[in-house]
Amino acid sequence: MPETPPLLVETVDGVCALTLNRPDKLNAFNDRLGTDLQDALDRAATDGAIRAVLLTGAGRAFCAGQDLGDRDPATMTEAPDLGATLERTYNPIIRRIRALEKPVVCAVNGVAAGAGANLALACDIVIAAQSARFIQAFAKIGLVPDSGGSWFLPRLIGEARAKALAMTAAPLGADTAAEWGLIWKAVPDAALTDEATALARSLAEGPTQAYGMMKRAIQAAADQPLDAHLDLERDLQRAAGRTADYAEGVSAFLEKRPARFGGGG
Ligand code: LHQ
Repeated sequence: MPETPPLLVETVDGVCALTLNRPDKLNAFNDRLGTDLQDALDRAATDGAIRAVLLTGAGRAFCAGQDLGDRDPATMTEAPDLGATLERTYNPIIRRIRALEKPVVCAVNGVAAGAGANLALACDIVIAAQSARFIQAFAKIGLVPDSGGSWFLPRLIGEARAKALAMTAAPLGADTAAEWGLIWKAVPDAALTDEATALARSLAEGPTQAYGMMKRAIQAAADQPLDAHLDLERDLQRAAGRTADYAEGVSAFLEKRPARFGGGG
């Protein structure tokens, strides 16, 4: 029997849907899932037919982080180099999501724990099912938040809440996550797929280059003073103003019709 693919990839209407597909393990990461996700994100970056990405999980969970079955200390002769695992698997994924100049929507369909929680936080717009929980599970196994968690958390919800979530590993429900500004919104479980898909499809019909530049600007904001940021906005707006989508958007407004964005240069 052929091995079940750990990542399902399907592009429809400009949306590349990536589904973590190890439901028996709550979609925990093994090495192959890590490399498949990196490959799929590379493809999303270069394939002009892909104008948005939708990341979700198969079954009842979004992702339980690293597959701890692959990390059984009883089978090891010396202490592992988890830094190497981050370099090989998680950091390249987080970097790809952040660098991708296209919107990445995450539909958190169930529990998101450890690196799985922080994978969701790296995405541009996060929608969660109301039953989903976000767990910084690392403290329970003597680790620190990784996959950008200790960077995203204080920026999104402040140091007080970030430290408490990290140190207690307390599950955070989707409604509270939305109230705190950790995610965009929580929706009834039955509505998640339709809402997230509709959002990704509408983004796939939008001004792709402008989205890419927005992403760059907003991500840069945390790391530079206003003065430098105003220069960045000037440069990005100059580039945006030269796109066909800008001309189309203004023409559509003046002609009182919906814009038809091509997404290209
Ligand atoms: C799992 C897992 C899992 C394997 C559930 N692995 N099987 C980076 C560098 C390198 C190494 C270390 O890690 C990292 C980053 C990280 O992600 S560290 C954090 C790793 N993740 C965790 O510590 C979370 C572990 N899982 C849990 O705490 C629970 O499973 C949660 C809270 C996610 C869900 O709880 P329940 O809904 O009660 O489900 P369950 O615990 O019964 O799990 C269902 C099955 O999934 C079960 O298998 P079984 O054969 O008994 O049905 C679990 O063993 C399996 N599973 N997470 N990470």
